Amino acid sequence: MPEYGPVTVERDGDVAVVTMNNPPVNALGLALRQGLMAALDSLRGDASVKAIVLAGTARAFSGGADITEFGGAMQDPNLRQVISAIEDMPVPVVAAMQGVALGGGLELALGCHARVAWPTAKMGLPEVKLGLLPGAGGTQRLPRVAGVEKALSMIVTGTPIGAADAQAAGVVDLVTDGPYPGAAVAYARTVTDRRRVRDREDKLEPARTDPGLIDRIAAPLLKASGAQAPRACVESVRAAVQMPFDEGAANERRLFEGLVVGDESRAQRHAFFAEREAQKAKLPPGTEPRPVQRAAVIGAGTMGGGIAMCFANAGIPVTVIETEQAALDRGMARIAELYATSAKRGSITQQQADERRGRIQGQLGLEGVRDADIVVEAVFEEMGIKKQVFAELDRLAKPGAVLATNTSYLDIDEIAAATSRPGDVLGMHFFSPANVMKLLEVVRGRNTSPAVIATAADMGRKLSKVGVVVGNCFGFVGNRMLARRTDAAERLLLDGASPQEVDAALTAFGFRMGPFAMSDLAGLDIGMRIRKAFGKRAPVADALCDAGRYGQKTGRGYYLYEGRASTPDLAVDAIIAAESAKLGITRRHIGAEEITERLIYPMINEGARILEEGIAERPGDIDAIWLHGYNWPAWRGGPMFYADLVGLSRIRDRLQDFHAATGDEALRPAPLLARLADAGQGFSTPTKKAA
Ligand code: 3H9
Repeated sequence: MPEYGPVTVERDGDVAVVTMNNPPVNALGLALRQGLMAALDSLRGDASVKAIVLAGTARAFSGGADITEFGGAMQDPNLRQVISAIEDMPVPVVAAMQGVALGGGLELALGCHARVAWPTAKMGLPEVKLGLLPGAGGTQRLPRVAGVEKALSMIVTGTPIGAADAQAAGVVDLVTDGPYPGAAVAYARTVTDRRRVRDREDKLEPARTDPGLIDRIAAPLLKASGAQAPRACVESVRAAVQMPFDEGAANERRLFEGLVVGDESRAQRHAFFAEREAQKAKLPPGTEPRPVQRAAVIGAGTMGGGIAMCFANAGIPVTVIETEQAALDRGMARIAELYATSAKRGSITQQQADERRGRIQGQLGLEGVRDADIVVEAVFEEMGIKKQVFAELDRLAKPGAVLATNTSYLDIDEIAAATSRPGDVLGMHFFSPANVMKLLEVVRGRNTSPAVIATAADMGRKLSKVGVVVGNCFGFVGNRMLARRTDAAERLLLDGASPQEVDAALTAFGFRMGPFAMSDLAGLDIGMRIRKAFGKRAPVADALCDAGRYGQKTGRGYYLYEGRASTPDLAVDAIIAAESAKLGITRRHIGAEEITERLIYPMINEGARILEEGIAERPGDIDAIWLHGYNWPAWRGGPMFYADLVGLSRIRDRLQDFHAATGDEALRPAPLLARLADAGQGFSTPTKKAA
């Protein structure tokens, strides 16, 4: 069997099967591109070959271009040349897609003369999530097979589609669950049409005759993001409609080459690798997770219910435990309602909804933990209550069970000390809504055993979370940094900014919501309770609470609400002005740039302390936490990546200004930040792979 690096060529009668085998995901790096070219060359003059099947592995037809190559000069043959070579083969080439066909992988398939997919296949052009657009003809060929509307939605959102959807859209010609790749070989024998996708024009017609169509389709897709890449995607699809193929393709290449060297794409490539790196906990070699067959969640509130759903969704039976029947009934009813809504919306089938709901069982009393291999406590955030619960768990849970608390800021070691088995105790900090948000902070206590950390991290993967191991301190990584932003936001109000100016600065930065809109959504009473517990004050927030303004739930907070729609409120301006006056502050206008710096730089400073203390292992871990738990805009790469882009000396200087103006020690540049700034360095040259 001829081999060309990671590519093999086998014969099945008059059909040649070219198989890509470049684990783990058949990324189209140089060796694979060279292998494909060599395989095609070997077949071009062979008159006994009547058709070619291009195949991958069960996991991946191909996960696309090798992202690690993007930093440097791309060597020939490039992917466009490989695709052209396929298009110009003298016999039909059929793509056989199992697993993923993403980005350059799907572009490769679109260079083939026909496409066969297996039911598990996932196809998409996710380049936009890397701050790019498809650069090997995807924006030109996909609209030619799927039409402009479907192509725009796939390219601008980057969301992959399944095999059935792809067939309905015209992306694949056949879906089969026959033998792989035999069913594609049989199909290849029937293909007589060698027409290239690039020569098809009929599906472009609707957009050609209706010049407003593209903008109408694109407008809702672009609404959510301030990033450049989605806009470039739209422009490139527009070019597919308006220009001949070669010009459209050249335009696509120009746009791609502009984006790939820009900060946004660097940020998103960093985010891609940081997310994966962050999930590799540093544990002693040979540490194995403990087996988990059954889970228990204590507390049927919003958090507990959401966590239980995570287990159920991953196929793990779970008992939800409450102390009172009414609370249990309410919690179970909310879970049932959430599943019913998902089924109604079509995000899962009714059968899936029933199966998932069926894995959750409610029970009164902590005896319900006896069978569980992992217990997650999600009761009220009060140390006394947590300790009582853990003392009981110690008595009731089976030996070896992992005992996790979902606390968002309390001391894990103090909680663990309520048990006789602190090695089994750790934090599993989910984010609200737990069944939606991807972040899981896995908080190791002083005595937590490596196997227990490994079990929680492994559980994170099984629950489809981004599980990041962090150390134990007040607020861990995410909330500890968030506290700095909350303090800064309050101070901005006192100094002269309005809530809407502060929120607008952060949404312009790329967050979906500003701190005050967020606070109104979550409820101002939450922050108030924490401040009370720790003897802290926040003059404006406290005054709003005193006036009964708890946010959306009371119809008034930092804003006035009519349903979910908010308007600024003069009464709030008056409260703020009064609090400023009490403190003798002369209010002034504060511009958007200063607002952004005052909100973000103190967080970065706290991130530096967190790194120095070893609470987070890598700057990328902090980035992954902010990207997946706090909606940090992906195209800004995370706070520590952003800091490196801004330059640490700028951040140090501004922090010095803030410290001098307020005397707040938290704003004094952290030693690590100051040291790196002095040395002209950043926290990290972004993950080596993404550089
Ligand atoms: C593109 O195609 C541009 C073209 O339009 C134009 C070119 C001119 N490259 O995620 P996993 C690694 S842009 C390099 O844990 P899963 C990944 O880092 C590309 N490496 O597995 C990890 O390494 P490690 C468009 C890649 O099963 C390992 O593979 N394509 C690539 O959960 C396993 O990955 C995309 O954006 C790559 N393309 O998910 C797809 N892909 O073990 C990006 C993966 O050292 N990839 N790796 O940590 C994905 O979305 C997921 O990885 C995938 C598998 C769904 C494929």
